[in-house]
Amino acid sequence: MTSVLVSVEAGVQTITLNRPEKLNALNPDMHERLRSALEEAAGKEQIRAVLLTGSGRGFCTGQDLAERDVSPGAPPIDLSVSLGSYYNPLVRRMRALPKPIVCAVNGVAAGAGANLALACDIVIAARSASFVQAFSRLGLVPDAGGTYFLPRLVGTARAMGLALLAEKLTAEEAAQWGLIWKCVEDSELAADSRALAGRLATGATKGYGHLKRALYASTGNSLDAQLDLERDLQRELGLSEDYREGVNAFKEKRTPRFKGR
Ligand code: LHQ
Repeated sequence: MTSVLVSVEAGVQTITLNRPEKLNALNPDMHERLRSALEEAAGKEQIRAVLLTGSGRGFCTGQDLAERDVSPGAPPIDLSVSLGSYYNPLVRRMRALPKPIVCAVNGVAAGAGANLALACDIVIAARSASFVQAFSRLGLVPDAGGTYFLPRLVGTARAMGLALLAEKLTAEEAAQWGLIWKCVEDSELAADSRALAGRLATGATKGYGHLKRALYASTGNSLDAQLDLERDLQRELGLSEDYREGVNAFKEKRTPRFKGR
């Protein structure tokens, strides 16, 4: 069974984590497949949005703990190796991808699996899904971007509670807290997330890519730097085919037909 399923339809690349019996815990094979799927998404013009989800009752429970030998006498494990080789490049690739990534959280998202969801650009979760910053139970700090995403999304007080207590946060609470975009009924997750990704895949892709850059840069920038960045990005977008199409469609009172460039 392939550990990550990848398909492309109508401009949307769907990536499905597929080790349901392990709640889609991540191993090196899955990381390699995820990496190559995202490279494909970056390189192919016809892919204009990505949809990331999981198969079975879990979304992703982070690192596969069964692969860690911590028995007495086993050699020490240098966790920085897997972060440096897999998790950090993955989060960087996702954030830098100049196309929107929708995450459909179909079940529990734990540890690095929760933060993989938060690295996506727009997160929808099924009502039965949950988010667990499980790291402190293992004596670890939130990784895969967790210490960066959490305080920015929900503030330090809630980030600290989530990280210290490692309790499950329901999808509904996650939406109320602003950790994710929204929570939908379980029966609606697949259709709603596909529709959202499909809608983004017909949008002004270049504009979305620049929009990601601007919003993600803003937390580290001064207002002055951000105004300069907006000016520079807008200069490029003003020269795009999609800008012309958008303005023409507005004047002609019709739906724009964006080409993504
Ligand atoms: C699993 C896992 C799992 C293996 C469920 N591994 N088998 C990254 C890289 C570098 C440095 C270190 O850190 C990291 C960050 C990390 O991600 S560390 C890992 C953080 N993740 C966790 O600690 C989550 C561990 N899982 C759980 O706490 C539970 O499974 C949750 C609360 C997510 C779900 O509980 P249940 O719904 O009761 O399901 P379950 O525990 O029965 O799991 C079902 C199966 O999946 C079970 O296998 P089995 O053979 O007994 O049926 C679990 O062992 C397996 N599984 N997560 N991460």
